[in-house]
Amino acid sequence: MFEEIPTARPETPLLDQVNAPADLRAFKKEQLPTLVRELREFMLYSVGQTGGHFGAGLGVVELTVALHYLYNTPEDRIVWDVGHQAYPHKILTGRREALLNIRQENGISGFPKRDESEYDTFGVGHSSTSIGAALGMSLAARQLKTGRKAVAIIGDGAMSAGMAFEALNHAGDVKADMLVILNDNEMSISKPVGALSSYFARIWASKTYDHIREGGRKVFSGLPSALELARKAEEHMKGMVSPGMMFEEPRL
Ligand SMILES: Cc1ncc(C[n+]2csc(CCOP(=O)(O)OP(=O)(O)O)c2C)c(N)n1
Repeated sequence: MFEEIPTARPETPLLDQVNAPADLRAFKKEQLPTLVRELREFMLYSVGQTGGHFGAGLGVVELTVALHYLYNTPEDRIVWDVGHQAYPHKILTGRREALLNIRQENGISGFPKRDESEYDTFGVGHSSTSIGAALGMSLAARQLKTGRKAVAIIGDGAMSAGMAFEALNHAGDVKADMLVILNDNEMSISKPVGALSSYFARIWASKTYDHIREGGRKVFSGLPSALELARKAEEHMKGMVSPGMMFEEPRL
């Protein structure tokens, strides 16, 4: 969907109240769709003024709101891979007005930067480092018993690098308590190519898997314990009927 770029600053009454994610967490869940809309409009307006990365950030507006709503940031750690999609994150973490100077002289950086904000957990620019970084944070939290959580968000393009797989391999081995979100939007700097990208397409296109899943959901709805059992069975079945094994099985 093509979104129009507003030339005048849009009214964003809800977003204007968010100077830190704690303000966002005080909202009711029902308010979040409005906030998402305002955030998207403000970002479009702002990037329209300054130029900068656009599409990747627009694709994670909902995700960014959800992560800051559910996790206790900055105590919990969010690690954006590459970091070009972190504009919504910057807006929600005290840099709404500063976004109007992004990538300008004396303005804020176009990427997460640790000395710019305590919410920027890892200085990025290069791709495929997020899983390793979040893994380090998760292991440090385990060692120090802080209970701090770590989340890595990585795109399908960045996921094709060896460094990302090394980190997954390591995380599975040490049974790290961390979340890795694969943001498969079928777009890298241009259309992704390669075996991994067609593998992702096959995972999502598995009709057999979707069919079984929907059928099971209908049968078991209303029976919470049966639903839980079905969920576990589903995970195993998914591995058998769809090519998702590579990411499901190294799990803890
Ligand atoms: C090591 C490295 N190689 C190349 C780039 C250039 N680069 C910037 S963004 C990007 C594509 C990222 O695509 P994807 O991971 O799918 O994330 P999305 O843009 O879809 O969020 C690339 C290759 C980079 N930042 N780092």
